[in-house]
Amino acid sequence: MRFQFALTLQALWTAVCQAAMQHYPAAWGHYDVCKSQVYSDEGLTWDYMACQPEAADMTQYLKVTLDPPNITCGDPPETYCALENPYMCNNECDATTEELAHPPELMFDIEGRNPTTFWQSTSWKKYPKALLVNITLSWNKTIELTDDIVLTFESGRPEQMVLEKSLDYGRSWQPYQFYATDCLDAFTMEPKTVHDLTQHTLLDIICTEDYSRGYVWKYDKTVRFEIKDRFALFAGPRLHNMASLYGQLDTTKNLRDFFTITDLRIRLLRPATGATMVDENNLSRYFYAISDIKVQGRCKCNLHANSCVFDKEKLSCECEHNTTGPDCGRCKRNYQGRAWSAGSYLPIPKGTANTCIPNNIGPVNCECFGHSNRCSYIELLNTVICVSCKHNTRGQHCQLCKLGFYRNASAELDDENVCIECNCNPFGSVSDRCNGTGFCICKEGTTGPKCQECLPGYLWDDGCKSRVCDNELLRCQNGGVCVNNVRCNCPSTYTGVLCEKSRCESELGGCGGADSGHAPMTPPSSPRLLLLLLLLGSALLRAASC
Ligand SMILES: *[C@@H]1O[C@H](CO)[C@@H](O)[C@H](O)[C@H]1NC(C)=O
Ligand SMILES: *[C@@H]1O[C@H](CO)[C@@H](O)[C@H](O)[C@H]1NC(C)=O
Ligand SMILES: *[C@@H]1O[C@H](CO)[C@@H](O)[C@H](O)[C@H]1NC(C)=O
Ligand SMILES: *[C@@H]1O[C@H](CO)[C@@H](O)[C@H](O)[C@H]1NC(C)=O
Ligand SMILES: *[C@@H]1O[C@H](CO)[C@@H](O)[C@H](O)[C@H]1NC(C)=O
Ligand SMILES: *[C@@H]1O[C@H](CO)[C@@H](O)[C@H](O)[C@H]1NC(C)=O
Ligand SMILES: CC(=O)N[C@H]1CO[C@H](CO)[C@@H](O)[C@@H]1O
Ligand SMILES: [Ca+2]
Repeated sequence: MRFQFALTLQALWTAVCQAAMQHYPAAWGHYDVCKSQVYSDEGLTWDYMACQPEAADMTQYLKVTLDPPNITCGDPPETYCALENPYMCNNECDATTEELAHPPELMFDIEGRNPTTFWQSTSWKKYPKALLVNITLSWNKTIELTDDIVLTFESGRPEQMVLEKSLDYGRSWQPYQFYATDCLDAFTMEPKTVHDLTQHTLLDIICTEDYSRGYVWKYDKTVRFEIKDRFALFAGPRLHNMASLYGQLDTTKNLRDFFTITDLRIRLLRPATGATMVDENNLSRYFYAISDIKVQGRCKCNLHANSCVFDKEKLSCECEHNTTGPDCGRCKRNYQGRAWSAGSYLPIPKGTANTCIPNNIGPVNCECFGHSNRCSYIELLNTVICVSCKHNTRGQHCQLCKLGFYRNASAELDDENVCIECNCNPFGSVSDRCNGTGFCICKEGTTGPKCQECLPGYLWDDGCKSRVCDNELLRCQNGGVCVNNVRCNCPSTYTGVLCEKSRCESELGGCGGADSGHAPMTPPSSPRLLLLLLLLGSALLRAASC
């Protein structure tokens, strides 16, 4: 399946996207791909535009996961009540019968049939234990939202829910919006609506009561995440000034990232009860049921592709401008004449496609594997070398890793992640350098790839120290205390590895004390002893002179 780009800023004009390549060597960076022929007053002219795939219904390309996995009703079969009529409790959910089953796929089928098709959870049998369900939608591809996310609930909208997003394939999650009948009570957040937001607070995460309140569910079953209202803060109420929005998107990464996702998660926290009191005698009235989820968006291709293909269960950009990667996030091999950058939303003359250019432009061959866009000719050596290699690389062609880094075996030479930090333990290793597979050089007693572990007989104490004391054979003596098995904490009058030595009382004095068996013999030097000797000496002299 392929969707071809057809967006033009002047919607009245007929756009025909030219896939043919044309070269403008003197003006690298024009929208040589994403221009279209348009018929205007002046006849046939070219219209240049940002290179991006057409927005599409993204629910066709996602994978849905439920948590808990067995939360769908019907296994075993159960009966439930219609919420609008609690006296009708003979509705049946049975996973083994097609007409009575409510699998998750029914949230994404084409609606408009009567009756509607919907996914349904088991009912709130374990009340008052919360009925929690996560519905995770994964694309395994970065996509940019272009329209509101709309969920349609068949059972009344949940009283508490959170919409979350991930930008890193589900590794980390951030809230997009909180929904509750009472925001303060549910999330200790002040209730707000999208209309409270301004250009400055656009990225604020709010809690809204707009989609959960009261009994209005009968007439409005939808819960929205308002993308268009947010766009309108820049582009005007009817999105007539898209150039203003595009200008912002070009310059503000946070804003671009806000509308970019790889996954969405709907966290259902409390089903509709339609009343303040939960009817504990009849919990079959409470469950979640969703008939439709709308997610409009386009593949994020960094403005380097005008189409995105779905092949082998996977979306990927058809990169132009000699870029490559699932999001066209890199320059192709041999097209690294300058560093990669995203294209711009604004068409020429203000914007540029930021095409990747061949390595051998100009008089010299400047091959830096994309880690530098500058070369310098060294006359003495008659050679060209890359200047200020980035991404922790070094060398004539930025083909080596800086000291303290090693080569990532699973990355190509032109990958931003080609050099990995050695991360040697500063206490356990001899230096911050490592060998080609990331092994550091360890000090005595230390081991492990990063020298962060101790060999047997050694213990960690800012590096590995050999085992000095314990509570068995290597006891600290004279009241010393063994600290972490690596040293004895001696009382002030003792010293030695095991506090076995008595400390000399003062610098001039001898080491007195009964148990100073090992105290070395020192010449008598205390003043009192000296006096004694002097007296003795003079006495002897006097005796001799007699
Ligand atoms: C789902 O499975 C878990 C663990 O196997 C079990 O504890 C739980 O009762 C099941 N729930 C339902 C609704 O079947
Ligand atoms: C639920 O309530 C309705 C009406 O009060 C009653 O007819 C029905 O039997 C109840 N169902 C259960 C499972 O208690
Ligand atoms: C749902 O996701 C949240 C985080 O996004 C997680 O904390 C929670 O354990 C998940 N499962 C359920 C059943 O809520
Ligand atoms: C996601 O896409 C990558 C290729 O970009 C592939 O290697 C990986 O297996 C995919 N993961 C899933 C869960 O489909
Ligand atoms: C090695 O390179 C691959 C491919 O770019 C990347 O996914 C991975 O994160 C890198 N490994 C490290 C440790 O940086
Ligand atoms: C790095 O050192 C480790 C451990 O001494 C060794 O197994 C590995 O082969 C070395 N790698 C290289 C590329 O020398
Ligand atoms: C714009 C541009 O330079 N396009 C070139 C990209 O690379 C292919 C070969 O892979 C050339 O044919 C294009 O002319
Ligand atoms: Ca449906």
